[in-house]
Amino acid sequence: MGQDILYHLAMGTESHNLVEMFGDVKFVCMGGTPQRMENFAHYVMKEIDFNLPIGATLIDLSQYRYSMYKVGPVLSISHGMGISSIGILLHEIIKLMFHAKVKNPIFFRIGTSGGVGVKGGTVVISDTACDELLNNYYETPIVGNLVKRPAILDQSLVQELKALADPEDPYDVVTGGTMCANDFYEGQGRLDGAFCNYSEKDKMDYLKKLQNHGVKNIEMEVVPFAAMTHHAGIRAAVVCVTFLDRLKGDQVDISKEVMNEWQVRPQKLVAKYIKKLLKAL
Ligand code: R2B
Ligand code: URA
Repeated sequence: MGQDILYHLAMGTESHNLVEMFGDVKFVCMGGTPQRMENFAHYVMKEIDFNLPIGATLIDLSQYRYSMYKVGPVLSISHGMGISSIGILLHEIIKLMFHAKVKNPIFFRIGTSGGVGVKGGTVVISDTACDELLNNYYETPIVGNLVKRPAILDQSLVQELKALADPEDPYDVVTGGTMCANDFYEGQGRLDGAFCNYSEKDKMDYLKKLQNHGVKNIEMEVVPFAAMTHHAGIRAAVVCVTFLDRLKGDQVDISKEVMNEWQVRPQKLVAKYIKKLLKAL
């Protein structure tokens, strides 16, 4: 290619010096919303004692479909909701890392989820990823064929993250399976969508089946995230907080304050990991 336009990031190899802008990146952190990822950038900046040049402020480097902040070796990017949104971003971020000549970056998803048999506020580090039918692969149509890519997460990273959990914290940090749904409502067996043509028993049977399979939480990105990073040979982990226990209800009815407080929990763990690794360098 003469030039490569990373369309959804509003960047390109001709218009930007990607090596200069991103060549020092070591950690790529993704999460659903622009606000959370801006907050994470500020949080990680404090944690790793990174100083911006005098007079500079953190700015959104992308300002198009996704928001992107850079704090020294850490990129913090919003991925939107669902498989196709994170899939497009992963293509462009993997290419960005390639163009910037970054070697061995570690990718994290810092997310939110619904718990299955775990209390709201629990942090789940995903050790396996499955879809709604319990398949451990990302099945996606490519030029008219359904292609399956194994959705595999780095087990040593899971253990390293788990070991950093602070036993003094007033919440649990657990490892477990994460189910990736294509939808928030019917796809996650909720009874409160615009449509619901199944019974409460159908829902509970399904959630129990997931639970018996080792699923601890449900979200909407883990399968493509695990599959695409694995396919690219990138170490990656998914750390999500749960907003509710789906065995007890469907509505996310916690206050904004509680939600904000809980959303920081995965960030704390990932920032601690980043800090530890940077110290060891
Ligand atoms: C968690 O939260 C979002 C849905 O509310 C989705 O992006 C996910 O994985
Ligand atoms: N995100 C999800 O995908 N599901 C939930 O139940 C909560 C957050």
